[in-house]
Amino acid sequence: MAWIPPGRFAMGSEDFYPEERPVHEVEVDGFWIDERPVTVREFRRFVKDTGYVTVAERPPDPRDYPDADPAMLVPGSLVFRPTRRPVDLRDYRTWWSYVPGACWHRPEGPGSDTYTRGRHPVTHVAHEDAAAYAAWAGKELPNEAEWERAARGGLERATYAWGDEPSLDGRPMANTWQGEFPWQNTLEDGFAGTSPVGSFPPNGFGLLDVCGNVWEWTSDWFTAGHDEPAPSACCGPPRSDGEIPRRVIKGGSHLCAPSYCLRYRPAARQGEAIDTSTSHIGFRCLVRG
Ligand SMILES: [Cu+2]
Repeated sequence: MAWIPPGRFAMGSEDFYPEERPVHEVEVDGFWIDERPVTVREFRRFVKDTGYVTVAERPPDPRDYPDADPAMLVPGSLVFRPTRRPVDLRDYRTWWSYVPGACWHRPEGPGSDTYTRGRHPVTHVAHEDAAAYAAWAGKELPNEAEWERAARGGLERATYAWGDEPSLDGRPMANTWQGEFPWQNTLEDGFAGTSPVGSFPPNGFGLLDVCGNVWEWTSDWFTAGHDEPAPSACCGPPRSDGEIPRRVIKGGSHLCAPSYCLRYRPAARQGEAIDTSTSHIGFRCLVRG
């Protein structure tokens, strides 16, 4: 793990998407954080040790999903599939499929495996799976401010984890999408899907793959902006009108393309439903100092 010293930093960004605003000063205590996202190999050790069954491997309870098509109430997870040609970017269902049987060790569903991907970040983990791993490891999930401070690597107000330019000396600095999403991937960074952790240079705190590769879960509830009050969670998760509550994910993924989603930046954030797992979300853990 890497030690992140206590300090103040400017969290958020005014230059991209509304949910990152406003920029505000945040003070964070020192903490230890994993140098890299949790890998498939590490997750396998956890499962062998505990017999843990991830959310994607359990049959969904129909009471939790009253509007769902019963045929979809089988264990599975969301898998990205490139389209053959340009599509309407407003409809994410054209490139995301709910694949029965997809899970952390079968990332593309039945017939797929992770034999050559032990050093890739684990994917297809819902929020509670990430939290269960962290507890087993004697760690926790970072909150959003901790994650963002760590990802910035000590660079004040920089756009990217490595500075203000999209690349350094023409070198790709993270596993993102080059080409036109979601049909044309020119693979300038060398990878179509996830990549072995550490395939790109570390940031100023020595952290690998903070941006790109996989999104990472945090412990914070999602709000539409930094000045919106977080929903109170003292009586359980904030759940209104049958909606699944969402936590903040950070860092962007191998699917982030500048033309569609420029989110491989420390300030970027999205809300993800806590029961959702996908082929592009993983996590890393933290130990408070
Ligand atoms: Cu993205």
